[in-house]
Parts: sequence; structure tokens; C-alpha cells
Amino acid sequence: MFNIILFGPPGSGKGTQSEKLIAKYNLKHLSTGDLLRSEIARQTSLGLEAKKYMDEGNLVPDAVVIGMIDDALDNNPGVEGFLFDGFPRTAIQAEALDELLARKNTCIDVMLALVVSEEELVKRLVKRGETSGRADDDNEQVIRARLIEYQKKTAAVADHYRKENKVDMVKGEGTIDEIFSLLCSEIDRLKALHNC
Ligand code: B4P
Repeated sequence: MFNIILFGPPGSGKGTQSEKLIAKYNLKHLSTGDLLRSEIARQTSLGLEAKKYMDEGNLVPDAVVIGMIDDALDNNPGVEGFLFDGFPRTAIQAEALDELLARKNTCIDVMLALVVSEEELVKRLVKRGETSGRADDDNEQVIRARLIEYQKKTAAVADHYRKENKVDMVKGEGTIDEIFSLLCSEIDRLKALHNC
């Protein structure tokens, strides 16, 4: 298996690039944001609970998202690899992910971290908010809260993988195709080395 974490702040393009990467490398896309939004749309009790946090720009409790990823891993046996998008977002989630993958005799090959300035992030999310209908893109205050939450709880997740020499910083500004091409060069280089 070849397992990738696509990492970066809200609006850095994780969702956008994930769509292209899973098609090219035949990976299973696991986006905790998408999984949570699907729970909300179906009005499950998990979704109703998560919505309270998401609408404020806060992270959903670790146990909820770890449980969702655990189920998703079990429900996708035999895939060539996973692309984790928006997960892990805390140190606790990173440790849980390592354990879940170890149980399946695999691990994270690389964390690709998209680097985008705060000014550009806010610009993108405000623009998406004009059409997405997403409550968390709806006003700049919530967008700023998400960026603060990222700095407080998520940015340090990269340190967890840096200790294992698995972090690659990739320029996340430019056209979508330019960024995609940078990500592919890294993946092609690493696939040859194959860590896990
Ligand atoms: P997510 O769904 O993960 O979304 P995101 O961080 O807002 O966006 P992403 O980085 O994927 O940006 P995108 O490609 O869409 O999280 C939403 C919420 O769910 C969180 O705030 C949290 O509450 C909760 N949650 C999710 N996972 C969690 C977890 N593990 N633990 C706890 N809570 C969790 O791009 C954004 C915009 O930029 C788009 O409009 C796109 O078109 C545009 N764009 C992309 N690339 C561009 C480029 N190169 N140039 C110009 N625009 C670009």
C-alpha cells in the first residue's frame, strides 16, 4: 500500500488536489470533512453533534473522527492505498492513525504539506462561501476561527511525522495544475523508495 496524508490549513487546497490525486494514483480518498458533512446531510446523531463544532469553526472531538476513520479503513479492504485529507488534525488523531494502520500492517508513507499564506487562505474561503452553502465559509469571523484552531491544534501534527522524516512541504499557491504537478513529482519520487 501507499498511504498519503495531504496536510495544510483550511482552504489550502486539500480537497481540490485530493480529487486529482486519487484519480491518478488509484487511492481511496478519506476526507473527514466530507464524511462529517455527509453525516450532517443525513441528520444522524453524529452529524447533529458535529455540526455544532463545525459551524463555529472548531474541531470536532477526536473520538468522533477517529471512530469514523476506523470504520472507513475496515470498510475498504484491498485498496492500493489511502489518501487522508483533513485527518489527522490533532496529535491524538495522529497517534490513533499510526495504531490503526499498524494493525493493518501498513503505515503513512508521506505527509505532503501545502504551504499557503493566510491572506490567500482567507481570500479563497470567502470566495467559496459565496457559492458553497457551507456555514463554516459563510463569514470571515468563522474562517479566522478555523485558522486559529489550525495554528493551536493542527500545525504541530507535522512535527509527529517530521520525527520520522516523512514531511514534504509543497508550494500551495499557483494554478491548481501547477500545484498538482509538484505533488505528483514528490509522490513519484517517494513511490520508488516506498517506506512501509
Ligand atoms: P475540511 O472539509 O477538511 O475543509 P477545509 O480545511 O476547509 O478545506 P480544504 O483545504 O480541503 O480546501 P479546498 O481544497 O476545498 O474541514 C471542514 C471542518 O470539518 C473543519 O473546520 C472541522 O470543523 C471539521 N473537521 C474535518 N476534519 C476534522 C478532523 N480530523 N478533526 C476534527 N474536526 C474535523 O479549497 C478551498 C477553496 O480554495 C476552494 O473554493 C477551491 O476551489 C479554492 N482553491 C483550491 N486550490 C486553489 C488554487 N490553487 N488557487 C485558487 N483557489 C484554489
